[in-house]
Parts: sequence; structure tokens; C-alpha cells
Amino acid sequence: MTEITAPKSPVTTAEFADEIREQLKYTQGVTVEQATPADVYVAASAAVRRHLMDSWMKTQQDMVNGNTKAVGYLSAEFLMGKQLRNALLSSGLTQQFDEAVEQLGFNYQDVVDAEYEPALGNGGLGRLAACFIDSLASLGVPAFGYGIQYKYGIFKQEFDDQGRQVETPEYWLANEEPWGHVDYNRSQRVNFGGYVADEDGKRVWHPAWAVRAVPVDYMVPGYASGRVNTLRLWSAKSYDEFDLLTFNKSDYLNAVRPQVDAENISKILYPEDSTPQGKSLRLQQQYFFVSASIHDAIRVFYPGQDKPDLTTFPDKITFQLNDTHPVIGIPELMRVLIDEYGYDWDTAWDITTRTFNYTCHTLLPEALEVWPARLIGELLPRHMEIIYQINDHFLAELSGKTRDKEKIERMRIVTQGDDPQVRMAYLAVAGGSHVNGVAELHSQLLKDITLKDFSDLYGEKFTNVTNGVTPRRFIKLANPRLSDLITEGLGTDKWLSDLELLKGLEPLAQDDEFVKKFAEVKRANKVDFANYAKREYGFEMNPDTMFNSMIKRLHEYKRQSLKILALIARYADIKNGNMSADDVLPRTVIFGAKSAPGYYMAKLTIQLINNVARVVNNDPDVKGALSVYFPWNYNVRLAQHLIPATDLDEQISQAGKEASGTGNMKFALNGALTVGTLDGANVEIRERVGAENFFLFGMTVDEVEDLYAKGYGPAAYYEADPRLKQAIDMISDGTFSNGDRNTFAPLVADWLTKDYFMTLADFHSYTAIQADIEALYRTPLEWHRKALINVANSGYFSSDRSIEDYLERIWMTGPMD
Ligand code: 26W
Repeated sequence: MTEITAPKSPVTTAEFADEIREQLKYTQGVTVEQATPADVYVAASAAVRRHLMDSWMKTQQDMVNGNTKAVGYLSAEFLMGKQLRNALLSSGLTQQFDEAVEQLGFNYQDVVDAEYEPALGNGGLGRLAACFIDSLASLGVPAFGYGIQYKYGIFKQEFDDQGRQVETPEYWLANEEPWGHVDYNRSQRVNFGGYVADEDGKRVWHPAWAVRAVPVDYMVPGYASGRVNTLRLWSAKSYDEFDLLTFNKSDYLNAVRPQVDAENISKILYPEDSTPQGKSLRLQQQYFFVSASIHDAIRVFYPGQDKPDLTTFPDKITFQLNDTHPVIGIPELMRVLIDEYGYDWDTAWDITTRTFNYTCHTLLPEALEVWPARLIGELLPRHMEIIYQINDHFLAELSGKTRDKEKIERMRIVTQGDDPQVRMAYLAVAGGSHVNGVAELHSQLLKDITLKDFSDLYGEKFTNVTNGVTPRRFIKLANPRLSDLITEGLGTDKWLSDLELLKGLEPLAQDDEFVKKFAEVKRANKVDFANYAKREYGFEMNPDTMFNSMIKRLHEYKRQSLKILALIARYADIKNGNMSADDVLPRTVIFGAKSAPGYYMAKLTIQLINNVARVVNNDPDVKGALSVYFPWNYNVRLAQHLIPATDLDEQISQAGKEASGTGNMKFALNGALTVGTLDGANVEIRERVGAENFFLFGMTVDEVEDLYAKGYGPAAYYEADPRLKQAIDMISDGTFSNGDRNTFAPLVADWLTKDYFMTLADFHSYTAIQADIEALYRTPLEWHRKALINVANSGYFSSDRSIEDYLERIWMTGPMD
């Protein structure tokens, strides 16, 4: 008997079909006959929302009336992915929906496809935030996600006829969006600019302009918890008022400028991940959503109170700072407490430091945001004063802790000199209770290197929470076949809310019949993906080849270049006659990656991949042995299709550079094997699934450090390895650029002279491990056995476990009663 714990359907198919008809008629004003799939999508979404409404309202009431501390997850990005199927899953309406839609005369896939993906994030950090709010709701923890409703999400990626990335705007709100509820009655005023004056012994901020932050509320339904939390994304609106003084001076255009500019604040998501641009608009965005969120939390938790006792604020809510982007919240809460509520400095500081915690998501020093004090001073003059004061207090505190003057200098929150800079990560450590990295190795490196001085003096603040991913979206929704097989194997579907139960599959890895079923699931998923790729991209993929994927942002440290060089070397093996096409294990290599629009090397790498794909796929000599595809516009939807169909996953960053990775977890949970370095969460995945079930290669963090110290010369590797030399030479000689030797010259020059991420040094071990990979793949039963062992041992990488770790180590709260 299989135990089913999934939410039970509240209505029959016929009833749900009636609800859709009602929505179509009374909200949208169309008959079923007139309706398009997009109409049905909107109607069905509205109908599901109604089913969630009671739980949503009750959750909000319980949150305010109960005494369980809430979590406020402050994040500039929430990369949610499509909403409908997830909401159906949580409300137990999946089957009713599928059947009702068919009854109404529609194809359910057309209806689901009508949903536009809200792509309000760049990559890992934004998707993690989305997984975390899913887990918070599923665990019944009272929580708000707070962020920005950007009008334009991450750009849409296309490739031109040269294979170059072209960015086009992603106006996801062009069509009706049934999930967000715009709540004009709960807006907040956010001020900017102006000056600060001394008045009655107090510092008083006189802002120059303001925007109206209007909340757009999204339901975050928990899975089998009966709870529905809120994701509150702020949208910027202008105020209907203008500066009469300026206006009377007959300078109309300047008088209305603030109104015109105001709405720009939430217009666009910055497409940079890792290299902050220090742009004024970005700081405006950060302050905008953080200020609105802090005031919102006070409104929610002290309803109707003019003089709330905010010394209890840290008992009501704990704010998690998702990277440095919301760190301006620290001086903002100080300002609110001191200027708006009259608390003294020490009380305000005590409240503030007990309210905030900070998660760092990077190891790249250039990704830690630093703002010019001049810029903060112009936009937020009162905050800049407070930051200087925090800096002074902090330096005083430090001199009580150490006599090491140089150390104290290094730890300044505001640097000295002509153009002082505010280091947001330092401000976050000083102004919060806890700091965490996102994988064991990353947290260790933060303590040893990036934030060493801080960890020396404030060791107790530092902790680790290894990332995780939601099994609801990334197993159940993305991979229904595997989900059914897991439920069959375990005799229960409880694993969806307790992923460690996957461990129960481990004995089944010794049962050849079960392993064969598991292999059939993979095979069927590959056929599905091939069909999808044909339909969406016009690609012809052969599901009888190994599907080998590398999907992630394009960044030098992630080393897509290592993959492409190895691929070219394999291509050359066949061309040279060193290997016959028949001897090669047939592989389909699939890349998905966006590059920051201004990141020259990354964009050139995209162009190279596309051109290698063009040459390889059109070469009859390698036909059947090797093909390369680069589906454009990689997003959550594509990930959900590709991950379940992948045999081999690439996690090949230079050791010590990838903070965690979360794609690696999604792949392992979907029965792909990983080829990877000892970096980020790869280390923990390998530990759990077993070294014999993971393809490890490359230098370790220590070896990388030693080689840097010794002096790294990439040219020597080029000279020493004829396969590497030939691969690079083929790029130089124009094989992939119609004979043009200049196109990829900057990449080649970089590899041969700098190669900061040591792609060349790891080339040999990376290509050597391919023999093991291919040998194993030639014995399918053994391959799939190992893949199943990966699934069985990856339950730890559920975001439910991550959230439980946050609750216990950082937030000190738990589920509502
Ligand atoms: C423009 C400034 C900036 C700087 C850093 C924008 C975005 C970032 C992010 C921190 C980049 C990011 O997404 N980091 C990724 O976070 C994931 C979730 O913790 C990790 O799994 C990835 O390893 C890390 O690269």
C-alpha cells in the first residue's frame, strides 16, 4: 500500500471546470467558446488563487496574533519561475485542472504554456530565494519574502547569425498577470536626496523627492502545510504632487522630473551578477525596497499603534539579508528608530543588530558591493551620517578588542582618502548577529580569507548553512516520472516533505529490475526533451546519446571554456583519425547560459560555443558521435525540462570560486552523475553520494593557491599537451570563425598569458576523467545504479533542510502553532 500525503482535492473536476467558466464570464467577460488558452490560464489561475485565499488570510492573522517570530527574507531577486502548476500542486488541484481544461476543450499544455515566466533574478541567488520561500511556507514558518517587482526581468537572450548574444527586453508584464495583487492601500513613502539640518539638538532629514512603494503581493503556498505565506514585491509609483516652488519659477520640466524618474526605480533588474556597477539607480532600488519593507513590517506587527514598543521588534521578525544588496537596511532601521521613533543610539543599535543577519553568496572580491560615500551622501544624506557614526562606534569597539592597528584599519566600514567607500559586507557583519556562507567550503573560506579579520574578532557570528533546492518544483513538477517511481519504491509520497526519506531507495540500487525502471524514466525524459528542443528550438537531438549539460551563468570562473576546449579536442581526435567516430561514445552536449551584457570575455565565449556547435554539427565526419546545442534564453522553464533529461552534469569551476552551486543539487536529485571539481557544494554532494559515484578531477583549493604563489604560466601547459595545443590552435586558425583569425584572438591571448582561473592547468585531468565517464556509460546498468545512488543520498540538499538549519542556527524561530 502506498501512503499518499499529498493535499487532497477540495473539489471535483466538474466543479473546478465551473469555477473556470465563472472566472471567464464574470472577471474576463468571455465565453468558453471565445476563450483562448491564455484566457483559460488567467481564469484557472484566479480559480486556484481563490482556493488558497482562506489559508492565506489565516496565515497572516496567525502570524500577527501568534507569538512565533517571523522571517523577513530581504532579496533584490526572486527567480520564481512559473506559478500555476506549483499552486495547483499545493492546493491538490493538479488532476482536476488537467481534466477540467480538457473538458472545456483545451489542451492543458497550451494553457500552461500561456504563462509568462517571471524572470526576476540573475541566477543562483535569485532562484535560492524562491526555493527558500517555498520551504518556509511548506514548513509552516511565518515569513515574508520582500523584494522588487521589476517591470523588466532578466533580458531575453537571442543569438545573431554570428552566434553572438543579443539582449532584448523581457517585458513580462505585457500580458495579464493573475498572481500579483496590487495593494494600493498599503503603500509606503520612500524619500530620497535633500539635506540634513540641526533642529532642536536633533538631526532632521529634509528629503528632496519621494516615491510611492506599492506592494504587489504573491501567494506562497506551502506544500501539505495548510499555510500560504506572502511574497511582497514593491513597485515604484510617482506621487501626484509636485514641487510648486520650482513650478512657480516656471521650470516645468524640472518640476515634474522627479515624478517622471520615480517609476524608473522598479523598471529593470540589473543583469550583472558578480560585478556591481556602482550605479545610482541600483542604490535607489536597494533603498527603495528595504525602506518600504521595514516600514511594512512595523505596520504589520504593530497594527494601529502610534508609539509601538520597538524594543520587541527583534522578537517579531528577523531580517535575512540576501547578499549585500539589502544591507542599506541596517542604517535605515537605525534612522527609523532614532529619527522616527525617538530611541537613543545604543537602544537602536541593540535592536538593529538583533534584527539582521547576513548571507554572503560569493568569494569573488569584486562581487562584494562597495558604494562611494559621496553617492550615498547625495541620495541618502542622513544614512551617510549614520554610517559614519556606525563606523566610529565600530572602530572604538575594535580598539577594545585588539591592539593590531593595521587590522583595525583594514576593517574600516568606510575607507579613508579623497573618495571614501562604504563596504557593504563589512557593514553587514558589524550590524547583524550572524554571517553565513552557503556551503561548508565557502563558509570556511569566508573565515579564512574574505572576512578573516572579522572572523578573528567575531568568530561567534560566523556559521554555515549549505544551500538546498525545493523538491516540489525540481523533482515533483519537473520530473513526474521519477516522482512516481520514487513513491513506488518507497511506498509513500512523504519524501516530498521529508527528502531524507530518499535514503530508502539505496537498497533498490542493488535491485536490477528497479534500476532498469529508473533507466527507463531517464530515457523517456530524454525523448521528451528531444521533442521539446525540436518544438522550441528546431534542434534534432538523439536520445540514444549521452545528454551532457552545462547550465549556469556564463562566467570565467565557472569555466565553460574548459568544457569547450575539451570538446574541441574530442572533435580533433576524430578529425585527426586518432579515434574513429564509431569508437567515440556518442554525446549530445547542451549549454545554457546568459552573459552580463557588458562582460566581454563571457560574450565571446558564447560566440565561440555557438560557432563550435555550428562546425561540429555540420561536419559529416563526426556525425552521430558528437553534437553540440546551445538553446538560447536559458531560464527556469528550460531548467525544469533539461535537468530530468540529463545524464552527465558539469560543475567544473576553479576550486575556491563557486560559493555553492545549486544546479549541482538539482541534477544529483534527478539522477544525473556529476563531473566536477572540489568546489562549493560539490564537496558535500560527493561526500554524501560517495566518491565512487562522482567524477572528480582538477586542482584543490590549496593546489590552486600554491600555484598562484609559485607563479602560474599557462603557456607551459599549452606546450606540454598536444591535444590542448591543437584545440587552441584550431580556435586561433579560424576553424570556428570561417577562417578569420581575429574573432577569438582575445580568448586565446587570455588563455596563453593570464588564464586567471587556470583552465589550462586543469585541462589534462578533465580530459583524462572522460575515459572513466565513457567506460561507465557503456555499461548502462552500472551507470544508472550510480545515478540512483546519487538520488538516494541527495535528500540533504532539500531547501527544507537549509531552512531548518537557518531556523536553528540563525533565526531562532520555527513553525507557527
Ligand atoms: C551586481 C552585484 C552582484 C553580486 C553578486 C549581483 C549578484 C551577485 C550574486 C551573489 C551572484 C550569485 O548568484 N551567487 C550565487 O549564489 C548561489 C546561491 O547561494 C550560489 O549557489 C552560487 O555559487 C553563487 O555564485
